[in-house]
Amino acid sequence: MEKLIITCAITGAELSKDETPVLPVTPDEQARAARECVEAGASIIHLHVRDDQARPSQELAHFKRSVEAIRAACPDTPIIQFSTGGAVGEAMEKRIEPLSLKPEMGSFNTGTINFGDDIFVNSFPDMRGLAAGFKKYGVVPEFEIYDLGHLANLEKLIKEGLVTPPYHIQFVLGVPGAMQGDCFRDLAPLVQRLPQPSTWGVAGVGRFQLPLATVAIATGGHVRVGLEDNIYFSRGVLATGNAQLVSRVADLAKLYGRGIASIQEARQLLGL
Ligand code: KMH
Ligand code: ZN
Repeated sequence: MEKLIITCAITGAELSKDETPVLPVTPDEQARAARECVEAGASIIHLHVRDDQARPSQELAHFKRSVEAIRAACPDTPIIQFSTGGAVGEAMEKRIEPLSLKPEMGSFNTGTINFGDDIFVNSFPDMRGLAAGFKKYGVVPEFEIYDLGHLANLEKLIKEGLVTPPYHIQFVLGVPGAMQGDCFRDLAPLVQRLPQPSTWGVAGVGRFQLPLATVAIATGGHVRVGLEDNIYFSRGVLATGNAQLVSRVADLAKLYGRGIASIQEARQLLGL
């Protein structure tokens, strides 16, 4: 089995310190969180940024200052994956803009879903525009798949020649309004339908994070954890921070005998 790539989604766009006081929202907090996550075994940081009032932002200046802080804090800079999902309701032009800063990776959401009480819109015209942005700036996409139909959407983009292999897929399971996170019922059919050649990982939301991570470790997938997806360490007990969630995955991988990819090894595995 190839080594395990651990991604940490440290901040997200939908949470605030009201839900968990350890959510990193300033560049300094994000830099500290990124360093701790890298020390714990993460090689990719999935990055959302905030403005001075800690509101979700897609402004270039806010991405720049967080990236600079993370670079300064980490002796070995992790792969920084910008979110092009942003916060629910963000305009697609604003979501695409940060790609102009040419991060190593960016997230690419492959379909529309209910997102709690909201709707997270990713129409085909949106996705075509996004694909053009990735191509223009030479950014490697990670396809965020929330539902089985999103794999069909990705296949359509592949057929249209808008995205090229290898495909890096992140199954994001357990969002209220999309596919849930049962390992057999939900994850298995997704893995069976992967486009090739591809790598895959799984991000379980809330209580799904731990079982899905465990299954991915055992079956050759990669893992995303982090406060964006899950603020709890166990039932009713808040995580002390992102690094605690990363450490648990690293511990599980060690127990299982699966090596953990260094940042450089992750770059090689993903062809960055
Ligand atoms: N904030 C969610 C609605 C991504 O980063 O690409 C979307 C999201 C996905 O977080
Ligand atoms: Zn995100």
